[in-house]
Amino acid sequence: MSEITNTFITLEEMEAATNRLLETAQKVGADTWQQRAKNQTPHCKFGEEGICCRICTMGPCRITPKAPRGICGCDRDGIVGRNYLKFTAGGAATHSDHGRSIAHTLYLAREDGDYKVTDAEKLKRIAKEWDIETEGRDIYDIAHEVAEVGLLEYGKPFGVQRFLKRAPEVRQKKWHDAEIEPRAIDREVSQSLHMTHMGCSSKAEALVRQSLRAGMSDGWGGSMMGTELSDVLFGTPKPVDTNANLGVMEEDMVNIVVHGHDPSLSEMVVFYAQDPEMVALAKEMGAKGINVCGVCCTANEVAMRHGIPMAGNFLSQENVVLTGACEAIVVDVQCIFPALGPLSKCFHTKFITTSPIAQMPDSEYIEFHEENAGANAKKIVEMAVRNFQNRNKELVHIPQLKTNATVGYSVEAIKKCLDGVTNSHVDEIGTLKPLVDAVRSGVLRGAVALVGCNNPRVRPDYSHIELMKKLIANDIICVVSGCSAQAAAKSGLLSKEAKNLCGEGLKRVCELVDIPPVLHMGSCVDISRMMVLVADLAKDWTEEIDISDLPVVGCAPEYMSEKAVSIGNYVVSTGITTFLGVNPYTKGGPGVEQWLQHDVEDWVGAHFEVELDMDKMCNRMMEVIEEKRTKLNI
Ligand code: XCC
Ligand code: SF4
Repeated sequence: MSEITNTFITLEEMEAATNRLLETAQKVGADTWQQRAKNQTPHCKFGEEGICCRICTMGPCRITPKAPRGICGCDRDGIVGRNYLKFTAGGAATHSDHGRSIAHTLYLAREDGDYKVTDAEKLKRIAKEWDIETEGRDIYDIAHEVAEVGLLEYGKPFGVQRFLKRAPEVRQKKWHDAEIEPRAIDREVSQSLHMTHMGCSSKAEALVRQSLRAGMSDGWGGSMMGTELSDVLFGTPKPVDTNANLGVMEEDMVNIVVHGHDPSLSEMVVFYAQDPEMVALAKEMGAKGINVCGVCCTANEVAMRHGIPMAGNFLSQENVVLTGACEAIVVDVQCIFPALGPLSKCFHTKFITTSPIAQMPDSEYIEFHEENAGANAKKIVEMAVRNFQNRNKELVHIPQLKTNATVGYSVEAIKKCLDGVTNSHVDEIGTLKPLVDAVRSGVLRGAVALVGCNNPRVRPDYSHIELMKKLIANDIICVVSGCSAQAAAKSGLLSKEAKNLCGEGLKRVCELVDIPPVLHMGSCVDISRMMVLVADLAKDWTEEIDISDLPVVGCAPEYMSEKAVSIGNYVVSTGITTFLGVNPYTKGGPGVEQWLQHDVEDWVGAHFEVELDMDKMCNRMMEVIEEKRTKLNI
């Protein structure tokens, strides 16, 4: 690892490093996303505007001035709305299935097993919330019942999601009145696919409403399940120091990169990378030891629980292989480029897929099961270690870029930090009152939740980093997750030194509370943490207010995935106006856009704004925050 850490790294420095790696790519004849993005441009206009329909074989139908309706008579808003709902359902299914797999892991947790209960207190809190008996019971009995009740949330025939009760009552009522309370998680996904079948819904209003509800089944259902039960299993994150950017890869060590989303596998890989037997084997192979680092949300998961360094985010995934120093890139599910298969073949790198859900050509498939997790993980680690001797030293180049980052601000951790300052310690769970005071007094103007991916349509990381810098300079605290969090980390914005980039108010808060101005709240399923945070903030206000009253906005400036759109739907439904820096394939449906960008305001007190110009977006976000402040008379 580079001995030096940089306080801040500019985008230009990162881009220079990438260019240097692209030279290696050229040398070995590897294909890269930069080239493939060029090959794909210009994109199909019909696809971009969302006005291509191929849900039945009478089509595909495309809307043009000459053909304003599909063969069945569906108009542009029907087609755009259905596509949007399908997109959302894809994201909700993905996050929620992740949550389900964590619930299964919890169900298999045993005192002497590979998976144990780490945060028993949190488990009991959830059990109480769900009316599950905790008194005098074995912790694993409670865990299994919580897991089972959690799993039933996916398919229960009656009722709505249990976690909705966490929101202020006014918000719950709005959800009820708008008919967007999610019922069983799987039901919302299924119903979305039913509604988008040929000859079902083509009315913009109905399709948008179900998009919000499907999103809600993710944020207040499946994702929240994933987050909460991961905390029970692997520990609730607390602030921990780590490093970020490509310089976290070590030239003289075995580098294992974990990539994907589900922490069940990566937790085990991290564990076995410390196994004395494996470390000894690494030395036998001529390495100094084993270095695990991460990409995408798996990186967030292990960074905030173990301080595992973060090599990069979504569009850096090829870079880690291009360093020539990656012995294995081990993936679970989601956001994995199929390109890693052929790319790894240009190097000694082993591309190891592990999930039946994400199988790819040109990979070594080691199917991972919770039941034999330890043995599987050990096998993977051993494979990587033995691969060290196959490294081609001539191809090795690790950019010397490395920052410090403090990560792991779960809601519990934020409350604890605040308690430390004010001694306002109320109960074991703590309060957000000091934060409320800071916002009310104007020391902090408000907060922005920055989330989501990278996208070649936008200069990678530029929007994330520039927006954060401007916001903190204006005394707006940022909470971040997913690849946005890693963009922050790579540039140094998650370090405590970043307080020097803040306005006076935020700087004072950072010093007092000893936090960075950009708070890492975890992976993308952890945007559910942000929902709990705003819910608690509204409840801890001088008198309970609605979430939509808070001077808070959401922002996904570089998103690309279906999951991100699902997230957008639940963030807006929760009452937080959300800014998108990439169009969600809705431009061709003015009626759908009218609903998403204006009329949903009547249902949930928030809406979407799409703005491709980052300066304008930043100003608009600050404007919305100030409008909310004025309405609150603060
Ligand atoms: Fe994937 Fe979660 Fe997007 Fe990053 S931010 S590219 S979804 S890893 Ni979620
Ligand atoms: Fe065309 Fe209608 Fe079939 Fe879509 S559902 S492909 S618009 S005929």
